[in-house]
Amino acid sequence: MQLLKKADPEIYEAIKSELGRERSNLELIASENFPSISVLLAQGSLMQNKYAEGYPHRRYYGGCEFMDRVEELAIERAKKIFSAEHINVQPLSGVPANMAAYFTLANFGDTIMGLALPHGGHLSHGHSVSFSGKWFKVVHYTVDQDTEVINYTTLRELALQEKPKIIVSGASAYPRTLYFDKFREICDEVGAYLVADISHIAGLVAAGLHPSPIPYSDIVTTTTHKTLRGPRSAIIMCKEKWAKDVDKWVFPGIHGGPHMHTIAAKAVCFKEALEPEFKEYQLQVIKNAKSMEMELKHLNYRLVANGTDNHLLLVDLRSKGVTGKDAEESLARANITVNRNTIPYDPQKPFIASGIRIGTPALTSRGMKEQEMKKICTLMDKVLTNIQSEQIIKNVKEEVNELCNAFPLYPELDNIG
Ligand code: DSN
Repeated sequence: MQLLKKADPEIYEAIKSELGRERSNLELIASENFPSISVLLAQGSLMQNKYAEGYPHRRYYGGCEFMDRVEELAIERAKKIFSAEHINVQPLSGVPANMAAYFTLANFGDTIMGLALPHGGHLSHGHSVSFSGKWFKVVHYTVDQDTEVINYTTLRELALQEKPKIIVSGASAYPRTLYFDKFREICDEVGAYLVADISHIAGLVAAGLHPSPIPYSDIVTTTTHKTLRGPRSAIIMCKEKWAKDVDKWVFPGIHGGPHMHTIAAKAVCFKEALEPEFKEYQLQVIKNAKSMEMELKHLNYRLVANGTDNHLLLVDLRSKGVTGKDAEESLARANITVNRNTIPYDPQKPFIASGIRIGTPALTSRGMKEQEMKKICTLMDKVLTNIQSEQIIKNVKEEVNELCNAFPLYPELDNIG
């Protein structure tokens, strides 16, 4: 870092400041995490120098022997974790991974069915602003208005009516278990393919704490940086019969040179995920989310779907007279980072939203446990019930600071400078 400081002080300062921000804030964004230093080192390594178009032992460039080694290790380790028949570790990110999955199984204009974004889905599951909504005919399923969970009976009825080519099972703001076996039954009945996007829950699936979609899905996609705690990237897993087409869509269909430094970092993340400590970490992620559920209920917050089975919670703030936007902004002033989020059947526009989404993966990586989660809920409540009071927010920020100092983040980076 001292070399960077000398060469480019402005970028050095920005990186140092981001380290300071990450250390001094309570990170509750459900899709973020703090990977290990080893993951960061691999990601920032000279493996990024190499062009390696193609796949191991079938490259279009010379000098790829170490690229082959790294990519093979990443695949081997990912297979041990997920037991998939075929794995492609090259996708650059979650959306291109979903793109490759859809292009493998469907043609332009075919119908795909995904969970609506305001009900917890993702842009790439068919939203009109995404390639998925522009290039396919989209039918969205929703959560049930009363229970706020997926109703598999109405999903089946919709699928029977619309006869989609693909049903996408997956979410970015859904606090309850996804039943991939039920999705499969519906797909079989209507002749659809099943794509599972497990980006949010991949770490829980890897640890055996959420049902795995692998036995039931044609193709499974996941990002690697959320609960899985790896580098910012993605992988695709599929049945052997789709392997060739998936590989062709990933390269050369969607990208050119794979990001070999990121593939090296994914391999490191997968090695970590095979260690017993990883399961303990994921168990704690769930325990921490449960502890927040209990405390928030105790403080009279309404939780979407009445709670959580996984790493995240959606809090409906309407009864507190605060919008999601105001909550996000006032919590940020106290160094508590969350994102505003629509709740199902939200009367507010997405930019304002009636709720916030909170997740436990990042703070669990810092070592925080149930007791700290409880404390964080009371701190959040102090802010949310006093959003006009700068003094109260300032007091909360001091308490946040104490808590952050008690759980140091990346102490190794002090030696790097
Ligand atoms: N932006 C991610 C999330 O926050 O869930 C999804 O891509």
